[in-house]
Amino acid sequence: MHEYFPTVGKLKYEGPDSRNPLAFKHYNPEERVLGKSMSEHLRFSVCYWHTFKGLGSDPFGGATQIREYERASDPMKGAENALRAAFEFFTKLGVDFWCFHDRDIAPEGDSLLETNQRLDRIVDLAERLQNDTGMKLLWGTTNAFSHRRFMAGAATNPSPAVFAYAASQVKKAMEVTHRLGGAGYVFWGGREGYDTLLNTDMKRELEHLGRFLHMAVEHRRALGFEGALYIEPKPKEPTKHQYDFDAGNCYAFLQKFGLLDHFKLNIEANHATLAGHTFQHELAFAAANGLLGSVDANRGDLLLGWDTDQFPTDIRDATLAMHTILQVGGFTSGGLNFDAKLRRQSIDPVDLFHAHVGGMDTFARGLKNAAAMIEDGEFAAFLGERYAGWDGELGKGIEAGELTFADLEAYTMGHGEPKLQSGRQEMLENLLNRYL
Ligand code: XUL
Ligand code: CO
Repeated sequence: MHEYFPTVGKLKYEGPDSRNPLAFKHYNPEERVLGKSMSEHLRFSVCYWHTFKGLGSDPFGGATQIREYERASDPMKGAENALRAAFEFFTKLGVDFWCFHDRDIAPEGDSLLETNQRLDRIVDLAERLQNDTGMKLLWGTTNAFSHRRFMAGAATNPSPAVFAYAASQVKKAMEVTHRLGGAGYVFWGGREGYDTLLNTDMKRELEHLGRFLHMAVEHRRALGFEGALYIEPKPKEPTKHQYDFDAGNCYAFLQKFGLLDHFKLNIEANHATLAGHTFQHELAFAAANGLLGSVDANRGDLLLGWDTDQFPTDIRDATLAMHTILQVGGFTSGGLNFDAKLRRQSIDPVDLFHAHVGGMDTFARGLKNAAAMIEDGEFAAFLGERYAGWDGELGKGIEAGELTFADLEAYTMGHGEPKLQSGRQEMLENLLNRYL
């Protein structure tokens, strides 16, 4: 069979002392951490769009990364070749999952019917390749933002005909996700937002988005699709203001439209920082509200104000993220999807391997560090002490809703000035460094 990455064989774990750049130093899929294997904890996924379709272009110039599978003269042949190259890559890298948008894997035709037929043809091949390799689909999604028809949004478009087009597309994408056994389905609001309020009826657009997602929930039920539905928050880009701004904003939206039981969140690191939060903040907010579903693992550049989608390399960030994820019991349907792309100058196919090896080793270290933090129990003990008052008579009474303002006034009159304790931030930061 033709090889698209002939210079790379199946990557192996060689341990922390290895100097081989194409070996894992920390990700050892079978190694047990807190009662589960590393691969079960981390559920790594490769994204199709950046890895196989993003070719290094930016707003100032076209592709720099020349890929053999892109050279086919017929677009459907090119799509098949790309899919074969992708499965070779997944297998050599040793991930268990992949993710795609409908339009990443099959090009649009001249009509929706032809587009759907093309998608079915590629999904036939994807199904065969999944069966041959044991690869699984973490989630599928719809690209309802690249085509010019979606320039003013999909579900929040001023035209109901565009809303209907987007609905038809999500219907089909959910069906193929179901067919491929997807563990989830993502809604990222590509152009669901606005560039100026001068031409936007925000109230109406938000109501349309709520309606759209209810229709998606209904279609999931009709299909018998048991995968999770996720919303992926992002504050800006491509629109100036995206409606799914951050986890807090999505929580309020889901609550208002009665959708909380049906959706979880797919938290992306670079989207968190664009919203002015840390990655861990978004994970912690989602976790605190029962919404932590899946993760798009990447990073931004703090000096650049856009979504640079770089591969994650920061061990401190990965440790804090894994600490938050482990504390709510780890992933169920979700996983760590590398929604990340090579830099424009990383032009060789082997750079794709270097990028993913780095990301996987970073999160493997994050997992091991976080597990050690949990096993040692020092952070938990500190929190326990800091909030100990809430386990006493006064705290319990407040939490149980048994006390009034008048009771609390009487307590304060009787006890005087509260005793204060240090937050010990510096000590805790030093303690964290011990694990990195
Ligand atoms: C865009 C982004 C998307 C979603 C899927 O910023 O993150 O690729 O993850 O549509
Ligand atoms: Co993403």
